[in-house]
Amino acid sequence: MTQIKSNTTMGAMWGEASSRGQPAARGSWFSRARYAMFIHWGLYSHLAGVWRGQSYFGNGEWIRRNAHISREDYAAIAGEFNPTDFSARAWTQLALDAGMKYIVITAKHHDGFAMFKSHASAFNIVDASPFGRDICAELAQACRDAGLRLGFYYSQTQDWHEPDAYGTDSSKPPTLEAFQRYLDTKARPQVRELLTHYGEVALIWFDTPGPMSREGSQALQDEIRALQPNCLINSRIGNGLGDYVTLGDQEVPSTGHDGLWETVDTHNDTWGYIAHDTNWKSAREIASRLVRVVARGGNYMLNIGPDGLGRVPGVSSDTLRQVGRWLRTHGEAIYDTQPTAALDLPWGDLTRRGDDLYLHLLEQPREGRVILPGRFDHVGEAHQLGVGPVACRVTPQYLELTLPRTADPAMVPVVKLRASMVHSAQERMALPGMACRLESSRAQLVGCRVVTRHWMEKFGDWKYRECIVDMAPTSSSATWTMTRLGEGLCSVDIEYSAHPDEAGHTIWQLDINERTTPFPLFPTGNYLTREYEMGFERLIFRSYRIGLFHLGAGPHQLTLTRLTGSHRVDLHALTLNPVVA
Ligand code: JFZ
Repeated sequence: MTQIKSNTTMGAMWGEASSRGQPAARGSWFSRARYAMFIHWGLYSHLAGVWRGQSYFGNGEWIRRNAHISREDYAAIAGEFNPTDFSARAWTQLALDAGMKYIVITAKHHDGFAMFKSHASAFNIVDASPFGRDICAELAQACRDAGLRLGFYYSQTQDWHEPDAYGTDSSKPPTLEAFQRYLDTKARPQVRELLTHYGEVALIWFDTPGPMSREGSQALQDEIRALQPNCLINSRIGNGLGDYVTLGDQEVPSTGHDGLWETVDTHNDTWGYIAHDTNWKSAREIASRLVRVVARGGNYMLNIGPDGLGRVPGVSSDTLRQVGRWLRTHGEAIYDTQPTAALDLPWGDLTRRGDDLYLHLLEQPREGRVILPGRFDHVGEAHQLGVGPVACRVTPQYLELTLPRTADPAMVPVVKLRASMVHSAQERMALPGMACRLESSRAQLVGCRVVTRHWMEKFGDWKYRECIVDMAPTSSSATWTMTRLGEGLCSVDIEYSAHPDEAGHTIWQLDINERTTPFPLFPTGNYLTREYEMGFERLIFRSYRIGLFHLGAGPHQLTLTRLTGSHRVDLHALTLNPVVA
């Protein structure tokens, strides 16, 4: 089976999340579901991103590590944790209202605190908190009543409460014998408890597999298969096992992956509740990220971070419900759909079910014109979901759709079109008046390659850029082809990140058809940091305007070459932006 490799390896702890799983029947519900709720809830929610008067930023569920809270002080928080506003039914109702089809909750995160009754460790919500209720049991019952599937997140290598586990002090990892003792006395017994006390479990969501041995991952997987053969396992079990790939956090890929895979995403910039993190994604941003993931064949699992009393922040629940209202009229374009080969469209993305194509308009088309490159047979009626009929003109190279003017377009307008795609054009088609983005992953490369650069802004707030790297002077090139459906003036802007260099800048060359334009690229200010006890590089990307170009209708070829310098420059994308004279 094709080994699916995620784009990101994050050093020792995060591990290479890949999976050769072949879930077959066990995973059919997963690919139909497409959209899920992730819930990060634990003792960290009670701290809300603040410790002893100081605010912390990034992943709230890491506050024990980032605020250097002692084991004793953190364990004492359990004695204050009393989420009297918790209601499992309120959460399942929110998931239903949001249009989400399954829920995954943190049963035990890296802090070691179990949100369920456990005989393997008294450090759990029933035995160690005044709340004394098994919220996983209540949520399991509420999910059964609501017709939702339930999965459990379990951190199988990091456990900051247990000296025999990883993560407490990265400078002093446990011995192999100690870690095996942790697996044998806590991790595996707790996974067994989750798979025997809470009814049918849809999936176990492991995390940070880094130090797991192949035998360790295999033993966990064998145990799960023996207890609940239909339970899916994500790739963060480690060592290429599992049934589906979990990409890097918050990673929305430009291309799809084979087999089952998911993107997991925060709603603001943290998984666990932080009172001062108000950087919420809007409903349209969430719908757009959902579309982009589903159009590439993945599932999108969006997180909520309830507070220490069990309340879901109002902005979070309101936004999820707004997306849910959109899904009530547009869900047929998301659930149980398949990806198509037509990617990288200037106006948005395409999903398919049989001969029904769904055009998701992430960019508002000028004059309502939408071009779908490719050759199509049996073109039938077209209509905008929730609005009405759409005019459709067929040419041998593309379909042209003209949308009715609507005062208030849906969050993401979707056109449903019955047609069988005979051939999907790979080159980009640029419409006058619309930006045309040439991603690094779509270039023909000579003497260079594409990698995913990733870094953290705030802790755990991961950023990703697919970039062309290793371009050498004169011997490397990156070429894009695109077709303009009308002449026009446009700027060509390059988005890149560059390390400092002694010359102050490097010189590059852009060839558009026969026209050659040299241009400089300056350092963008990347820097190495040792924040969060992790050495990593913080990348800074900027956009640089190479120049203005008048392009006629028809095909064009754009080629980038490097003329000077050898230090690292990461090229993310070229964008042709229309310029209204
Ligand atoms: C992990 C956790 O550390 C975090 O607290 C949260 O639960 C998240 C969903 O999962 O964070 C990761 C794990 C893997 C990657 C990035 C963040 N990765 O491989 O890019």
